[in-house]
This record gives sequence, C-alpha cells and structure tokens, in this order.
Amino acid sequence: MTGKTTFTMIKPTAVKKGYIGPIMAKIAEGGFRVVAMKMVHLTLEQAKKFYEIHKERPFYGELTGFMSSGPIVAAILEKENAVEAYRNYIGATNPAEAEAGTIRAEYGTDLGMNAVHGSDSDENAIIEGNFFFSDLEKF
Ligand code: 3AN
Repeated sequence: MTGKTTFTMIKPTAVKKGYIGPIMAKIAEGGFRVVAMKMVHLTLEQAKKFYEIHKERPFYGELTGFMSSGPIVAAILEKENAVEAYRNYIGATNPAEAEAGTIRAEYGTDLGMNAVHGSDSDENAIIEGNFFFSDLEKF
C-alpha cells in the first residue's frame, strides 16, 4: 500500500533567492496539502543526523555543510501516493536533467543546490517528518 504523506524541504539557496512563495504556490498547484510547515536553520550536527543515511556517500560533507548554511523550510505534504507523486513533480536530482516545468528545473541550479528535497520512500517520509514535527504540529 502506498502512503498519503511525504516530506519536503526548500533548501537554503532557494530560500535566499526568495523562492519560498513561488515553490509553495507550485506545491499547492500540484494538489499537495500542507500538513505541517516551519522555517528552521539547522546546525551542522542536526543536518548530519538528518542525512545519516547518506553518511558513506562522497558528498555527505558538502551536503550537510550546505543544508546548515542558512534557513530551510520543512514541510509534510499530503496527496494520494505522495512520495512518488512528489518526486515526479519535483523532477530529477540534477536540475539540468529535470523535466521542464518541474520544481527543480525551475528553481534549482545544480546537483547540490537543487531547490527542494523529497522523501524517497514512505518509511523515510515518516522518519523525516518526525525529525522536524511533533504530533501537535501536524494538521
Ligand atoms: P534525491 O534527493 O533526488 O533523492 P539523492 O538521494 O541522490 O537524491 O541525493 C541526496 C541529496 O544529496 C540530494 N538532495 C542532492 O542535492 C544531494 N546530492 C546528490 N548528489 C550530490 C553531489 N554529487 N554533490 C552534492 N550534493 C549531491
């Protein structure tokens, strides 16, 4: 069975460029309902904990340094088959390869600064959402 929720973050560069509004509008246009949302500046330690699953990958240091370089917007989104639907909607990891009209194609600049994060499984969507939000903050 596929889940109804996914987790996203608007990454530091996209926040700095003033893309919170346009990206949230695009998320709404795609039929995703916002269940929870907040703006947070992660410490390096928190970013390392969040991305622990990638700790063996060569870009772990770069990724966690970048994700703690400025505020991000974290959100839980709801839609039928949310994880897959949102990954299709944001486009490929590398914005240069992302289909025209997707969030990463429109607002991303490169592989690291690809505008948004999207969970890759139902299980990770729950872990990631719970990293940022308590039950009292989910609506
Ligand atoms: P996705 O976010 O599409 O699931 P992954 O799992 O390959 O992509 O990568 C996890 C995160 O690490 C991505 N959000 C991406 O921005 C970042 N990343 C992936 N490859 C690189 C790289 N070569 N250099 C820097 N950051 C990277």
